[in-house]
Amino acid sequence: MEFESRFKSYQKMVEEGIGRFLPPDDTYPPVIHQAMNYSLKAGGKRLRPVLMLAAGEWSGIAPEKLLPAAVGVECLHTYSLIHDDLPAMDNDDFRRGKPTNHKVFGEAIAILAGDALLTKAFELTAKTLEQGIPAERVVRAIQELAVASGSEGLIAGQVVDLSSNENKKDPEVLLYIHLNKTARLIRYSLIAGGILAGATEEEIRALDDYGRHLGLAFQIVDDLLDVVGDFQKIGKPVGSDEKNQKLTYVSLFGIEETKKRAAEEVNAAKNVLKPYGEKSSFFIKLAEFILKRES
Ligand code: GRG
Repeated sequence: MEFESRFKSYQKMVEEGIGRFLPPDDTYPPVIHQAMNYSLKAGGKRLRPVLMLAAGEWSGIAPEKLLPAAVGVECLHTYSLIHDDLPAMDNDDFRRGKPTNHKVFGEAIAILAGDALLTKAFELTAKTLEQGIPAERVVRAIQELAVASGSEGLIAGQVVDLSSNENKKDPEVLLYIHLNKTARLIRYSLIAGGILAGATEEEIRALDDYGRHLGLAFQIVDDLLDVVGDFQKIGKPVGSDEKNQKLTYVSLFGIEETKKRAAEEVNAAKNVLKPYGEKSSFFIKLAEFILKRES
């Protein structure tokens, strides 16, 4: 199957899985389920669950078997977006083209919807047991999810991101933020696909390595897209708006150097999985696509 149709078919599975595994809006107490479903169903590329399903297939298992865990990682990602948008953090009004969760449901419910999506992620990862996945693999995936999303993973990235722009002018600090805020969950998605499918340790390491490079490329391109967004919104590049001061790869290194770094990470990602031959073609195309993406 061509790259695009395969990506779309994974996305379709994820949409169907979200409908099947999440409590419907009218489940008591309805407001929390409405808030969870509101953000989950607000769109989004579904990159992380797609990566998990593809890594499972790369490791020899039918994607349907991993669907609960794949929906789980999308739940966890959505929780991080809802909490990141809160007034105490980024204080954003829009996400995925719609008003943010707290704008619609209020802060208390938005916090709780995030909490509920975080815990749902673990429930759904454990649910792969019902698909016949051996318990040792399931427990390992759950542990990886906990570490990736905890105080030495996603949350560490967010905490350091809350520090001053002065601190973030250090390229090592910026790299730490990117590795934890962005690459961590992308890496988790890939290795969990491998772990749950019974991949060898060498294959799991390769998926992890690919994820690290892909995650960095994804974040660098995100910073570039922000510049385009800022040009469209305020007619100036990122960081030049007084109210919207934020330190990114682009403001630190400039557009040309940033583009070069993104291309280097994409090449590095491709080189990790090329030795595995034809079965890696989806991941090679995906890495190339990341460089060209527009949203
Ligand atoms: C634990 C509160 C908390 C935060 C953790 C993940 C995170 C840190 C914050 C979310 C905000 C953010 C900009 C993170 C960087 C990663 C990133 C580029 C997220 C956006 O992911 P996409 O582009 O979004 O895959 P869609 O909407 O397509 O799913």
